[in-house]
Amino acid sequence: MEGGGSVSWIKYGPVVSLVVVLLALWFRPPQHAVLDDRLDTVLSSLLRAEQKVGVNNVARPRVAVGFGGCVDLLVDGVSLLNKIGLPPTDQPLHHNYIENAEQLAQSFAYFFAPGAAAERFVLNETLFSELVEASRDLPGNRWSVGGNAPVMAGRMATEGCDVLLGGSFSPDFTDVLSQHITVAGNAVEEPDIHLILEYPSGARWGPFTSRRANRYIVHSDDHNPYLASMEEFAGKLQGFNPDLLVVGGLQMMDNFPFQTGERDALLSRLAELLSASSPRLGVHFEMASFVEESIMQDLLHYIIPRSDSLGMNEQELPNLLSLLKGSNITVLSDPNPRVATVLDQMREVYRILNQRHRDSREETNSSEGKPLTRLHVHTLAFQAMIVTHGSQWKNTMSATAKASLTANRHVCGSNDIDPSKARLIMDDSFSVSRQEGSQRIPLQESRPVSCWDEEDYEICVAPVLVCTEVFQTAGGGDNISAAGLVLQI
Ligand SMILES: *[C@@H]1O[C@H](CO)[C@@H](O)[C@H](O)[C@H]1NC(C)=O
Ligand SMILES: *[C@@H]1O[C@H](CO)[C@@H](O)[C@H](O)[C@H]1NC(C)=O
Ligand SMILES: *[C@@H]1O[C@H](CO)[C@@H](O)[C@H](O)[C@H]1NC(C)=O
Ligand SMILES: CC(=O)N[C@H]1CO[C@H](CO)[C@@H](O)[C@@H]1O
Repeated sequence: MEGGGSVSWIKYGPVVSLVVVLLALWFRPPQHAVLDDRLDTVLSSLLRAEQKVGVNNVARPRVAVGFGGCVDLLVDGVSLLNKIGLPPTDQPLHHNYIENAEQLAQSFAYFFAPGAAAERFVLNETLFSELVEASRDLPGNRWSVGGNAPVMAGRMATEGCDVLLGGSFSPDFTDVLSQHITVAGNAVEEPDIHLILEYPSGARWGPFTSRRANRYIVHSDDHNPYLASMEEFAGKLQGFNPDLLVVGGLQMMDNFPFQTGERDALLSRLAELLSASSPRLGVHFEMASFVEESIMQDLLHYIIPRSDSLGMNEQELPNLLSLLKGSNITVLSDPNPRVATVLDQMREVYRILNQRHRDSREETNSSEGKPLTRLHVHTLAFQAMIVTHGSQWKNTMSATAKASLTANRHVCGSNDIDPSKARLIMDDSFSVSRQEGSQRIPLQESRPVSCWDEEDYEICVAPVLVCTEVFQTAGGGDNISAAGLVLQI
């Protein structure tokens, strides 16, 4: 085990904690005091771990991020469904895409009860416009810049990077972007709208109660599925000379009614772009909610073998793994998985992808494709990373801490973390694997990020201070992934 922070504060941490505990015991019921103290210590230790390394503000890191973007319209999901008079279904069901209101009710119910993140294409444009119109005057609605690429770009610019963003935006959209973001892509009149149905933990819709806060997204994009900005982005890429290339937003192609061969042509063009960049340029691919098996196969063929780094959540990890093992798409997985389960899945994804890479090198005798050297999984309760020894990725411990803090900052909607609005849901200790006899690692409040070596890589796990007063869940993964990457370039 290593990492966790510098020595000086570790030495005095216990003394400070003891004083705080004693004081707290004096003023409050004992149960609370111990818990609060634990949380405060974890928070201050995570902050210290995050601050151990900084971003170079003089020579700002340069990051190119594609593709697409949209305006997000955020509403309370249940209020919207009530407003359009959609009665709760008695049959939660998975649909690959949404054709009518009944399917919307079934699909929403399917993910709402477990509180699992989901994103679906609405094929029926009439239905989609009705939903958007109803949302426009729903009390409490909010508009924001959305789409994986702009959100990641925004986070990276805020953290001190210069960003080239590939996307087609309307002029007023471009105006609200940070001055450190340069847009590559043609302007569009009508931006794509994504409708974000947010819900808190314990929300009720008919017979259903949500187990955790999350969101269900519907969209009916015209621009994003075609990666409309790709050529301009490609044209500016070399001149921009990035230190990192980030690809996201490809889920907008999922279940989109393309003409035959159209999607294949787009993804193979993107593969060409990735292959043409310098082999030393790190490529990060941010996964998302995919349910169409053929596009997942395309990603496994075109994109993932050309990526050095992958980011995903607890739903996307088992989905990818299932496909790598030759099984079907998994539409819904445990939204609160244990650390051991996630780590085992990560090890397997890492092993299989790198095995595939070695095999394809031998078969084709070409230097195309890259090994996977970084895998970041974000879950509600914790952040986990695998990083290959000797790879280009630096500061894994601090990056994991930063990812964890960003989770709280994003969901609570505030840069300052308020411990009274946070909760630790990770257990007091975790097992590093589900295999019998595996080591258990205690969660040490003063060294909350646990890092250790295995095989040819390092694993780091950090607990998340789960936000209890949710402002927004949508865009969380993008903010978290981007924040983690910033310290590793
Ligand atoms: C599309 O949605 C509209 C509005 O909800 C509905 O009237 C229509 O029947 C739907 N079309 C199809 C093909 O389901
Ligand atoms: C896998 O998907 C295929 C095609 O969609 C389906 O026919 C089959 O029943 C699925 N198998 C499982 C185990 O879900
Ligand atoms: C692979 O490429 C190397 C160098 O280009 C060559 O010497 C070798 O014979 C090739 N092997 C196969 C199996 O094609
Ligand atoms: C908490 C936080 O910083 N969230 C940010 C996620 O990214 C978007 C886009 O850059 C910001 O608007 C949010 O503030």
